Amino acid sequence: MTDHAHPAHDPHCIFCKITAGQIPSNKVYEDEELFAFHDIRPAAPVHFLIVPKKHIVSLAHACPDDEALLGKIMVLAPRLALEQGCNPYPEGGFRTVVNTGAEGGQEVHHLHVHVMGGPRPWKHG
Ligand code: DGP
Repeated sequence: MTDHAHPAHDPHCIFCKITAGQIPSNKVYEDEELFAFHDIRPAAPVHFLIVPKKHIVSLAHACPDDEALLGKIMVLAPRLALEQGCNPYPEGGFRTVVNTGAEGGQEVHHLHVHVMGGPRPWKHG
């Protein structure tokens, strides 16, 4: 859904600026709908974020029209995790985290999926 409250692009959003190439990032993937880049504060040896280019504020703002987009992120995550150096399932694997709202620990209000992996211990593992 794209309306005034949920514009497809928010010019003040840092992740919209990153996906538009207006702010540099360490990109790991891009297609017409999704963008993935390394987290600036890695909590694990491998830590990147997958974001939709569409400005969805949080998981709490996703609507039925976004189902395919969210599914695409989840199917992309394991592929990129391996490409970025996570070890294969089951001995390896990775963690996916979506923080939602203040009490969920969300700092950047553009929906993103954290993908974290690599040999332990991790900072917050
Ligand atoms: P969250 O708490 O789920 O909203 O996590 C936001 C993450 O985004 C946090 O781990 C740090 C990362 N981050 C914030 N600003 C930037 C940035 O400008 N560039 C990159 N690469 N990551 C950022």
